[in-house]
Amino acid sequence: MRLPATTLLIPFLLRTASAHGRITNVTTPTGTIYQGWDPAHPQTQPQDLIAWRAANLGNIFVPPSQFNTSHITCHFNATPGAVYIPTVPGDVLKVQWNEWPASHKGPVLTYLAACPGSCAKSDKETLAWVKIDEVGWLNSSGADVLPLGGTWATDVLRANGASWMVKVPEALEEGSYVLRHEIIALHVAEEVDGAQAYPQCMNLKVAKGTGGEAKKLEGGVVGEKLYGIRDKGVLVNIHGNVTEYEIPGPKVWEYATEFKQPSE
Ligand SMILES: *[C@@H]1O[C@H](CO)[C@@H](O)[C@H](O)[C@H]1NC(C)=O
Ligand SMILES: *[C@@H]1O[C@H](CO)[C@@H](O)[C@H](O)[C@H]1NC(C)=O
Ligand SMILES: *[C@@H]1O[C@H](CO)[C@@H](O)[C@H](O)[C@H]1NC(C)=O
Ligand SMILES: *[C@@H]1O[C@H](CO)[C@@H](O)[C@H](O)[C@H]1NC(C)=O
Ligand SMILES: [Cu+2]
Repeated sequence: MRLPATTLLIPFLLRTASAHGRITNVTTPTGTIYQGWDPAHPQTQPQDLIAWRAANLGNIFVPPSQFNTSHITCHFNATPGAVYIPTVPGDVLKVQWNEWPASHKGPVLTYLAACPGSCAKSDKETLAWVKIDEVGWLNSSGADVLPLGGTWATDVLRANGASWMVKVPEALEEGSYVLRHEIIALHVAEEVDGAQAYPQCMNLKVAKGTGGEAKKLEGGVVGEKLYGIRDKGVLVNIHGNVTEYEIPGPKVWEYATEFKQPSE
């Protein structure tokens, strides 16, 4: 199908879209709800958040020109959450975003990093991230609907009320971990430094599992080594007939548990 000439204007128009995102809360399988970090109300938030604090007022993004800094780890000037979500391997957490605009198509990624001691005292410069889940481009459904590009992980997230289910790997060794959940919006990613990363971090304590042999989380990379400004999945044009997409970052952990989102 031929694209209308006005397609050329779309990236420009989308750039002005100002809706952005953050995680507002996380629900455990037993229904306990933990609040996320709200950058708009730093004074009135409880001290004992599971979420990492950051300088992300306006629910802004981290641009690719910052991918080589620790700002990409858990957002700008992040500091650790004071408490954690108690979990067991196999738990599925519902991670709720405040909203997600349709135009902001792109992958949804989740990582874990093991804390040497308490995650509340962890150092974002040395946390080694292991990817446990990734969904990128899915298919061409809706490729003729603005902003084109077909169906992405973010469309699944939107279909689920701006939420994503995150499964704690069944094989994960007990311990303290930082969970890093992220959306990368690609609506202006055809320009160098145009992609938008929205990383959000929270602390977990994973109890001993009841299944088979527990695996140590190994082979992680520090935040500033996750992505490059010119990675195939970062500097990419998604306005048109997308037929494939290479999700940026390291390979998914070999012991991660496959998990499909509702309606994926
Ligand atoms: C998109 O590209 C594929 C593979 O090249 C082709 O089969 C399909 O017809 C194209 N669709 C549109 C809408 O251009
Ligand atoms: C990070 O990347 C940006 C843009 O590519 C570059 O200007 C900057 O010098 C880099 N910073 C470091 C610390 O390498
Ligand atoms: C969780 O976040 C959603 C989306 O922002 C909000 O609608 C809901 O009220 C929140 N729930 C709690 C218990 O904070
Ligand atoms: C495209 O992916 C979405 C989300 O997974 C799914 O609901 C839809 O049925 C898929 N369309 C096709 C043609 O496979
Ligand atoms: Cu935005």
